[in-house]
Amino acid sequence: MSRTVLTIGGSDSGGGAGIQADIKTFSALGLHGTCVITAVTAQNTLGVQQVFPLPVQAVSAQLESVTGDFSIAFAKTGMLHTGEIVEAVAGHLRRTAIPFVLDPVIEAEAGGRLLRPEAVAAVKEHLIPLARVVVPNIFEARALTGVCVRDRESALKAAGRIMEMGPQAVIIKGGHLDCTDLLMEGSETAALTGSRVAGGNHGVGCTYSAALTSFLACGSSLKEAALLAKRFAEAAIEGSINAGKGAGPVSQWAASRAVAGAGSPPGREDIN
Ligand code: PXL
Repeated sequence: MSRTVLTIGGSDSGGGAGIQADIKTFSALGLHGTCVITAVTAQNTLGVQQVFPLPVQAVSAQLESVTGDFSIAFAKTGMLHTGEIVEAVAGHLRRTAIPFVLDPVIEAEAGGRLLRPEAVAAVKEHLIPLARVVVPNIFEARALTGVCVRDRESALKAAGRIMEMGPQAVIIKGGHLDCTDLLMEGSETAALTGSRVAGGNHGVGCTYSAALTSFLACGSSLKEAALLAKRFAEAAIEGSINAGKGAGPVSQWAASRAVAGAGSPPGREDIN
C-alpha cells in the first residue's frame, strides 16, 4: 500500500502555511510527502507581501515528475492562483484519477489574495467535480456559492450548492463560528464538533486539509479522517510557536505528540 501523498499549492516563505505546512503535517503523520509548487509567496506572519505564480509548464512538469514515479495514495490542492494553473492541475488529476482533498484557498488569513478572482469559476467548473472532498471555510463557501454561512441552516444550504457542482463530499469548516464542521456526503450530513483552542493559527487550514489527506491515505473513512484531522489541527494550534510579529505558526510536531497513535505510521517497508 502506498504511503506517499502529494500536495499541490503555494510556498509560504514564513514556513507556516502552504506547502511547508503540508509537508510538515505529512511527515508528522509518518507519510512521505511530495509537492508540486504552483506559486511562490513572499510572506511572513503579518501577511502576503508578493505572489509569483510559476509558469504553467513548470507546474505540469512537476506533476509529470511526481506521478511518473510515485504511486500517490491521496493528494490535496491548495493555492492555485491562476485559472490556467487550475485547468492544468484538474486535467492531470482527471487523467491520473488520483483521489484528492480540495482546499479552496482564496485568501490568506493574514491578508493577501491567493486565487485570482477570475480563477474561482475555473475551480468550480474544472476541479470541484473531481474532488473526493471540498473543505471550505465560511468565507470560501460564500465565494463559491454566494451563501453567507452563519449557522447550521445556511451551512446546509452552502454545502448543498457545492454538492451540486459534483464532488463526492463537502466539509464546511466552522472555525470562524462555533467550531462545528458540517460534513455532507450523498444524502447524509454530520455535525463534527470541536473546541476553540487558544494559540497562533497561521497555517491551520493547510494543516487541517493535509492531515485529512493523510488519514484518508491511511484508509480512514471520511468521517473518521475529518474528526482525526480536526483534533490534529486543534493540537497544532495549542502547541503553536511564538515566532514572528503576527499570528504564530501552528506546530505539527506538537500535534503529532498530542494525538500520538491517531494515525498509524507505517513501517519503513510500507513507504512506497
Ligand atoms: O491557508 C491557506 C494558504 C495556502 N497556501 C499558501 C498560503 C496560505 C495562507 O497563508 O500562504 C501558500
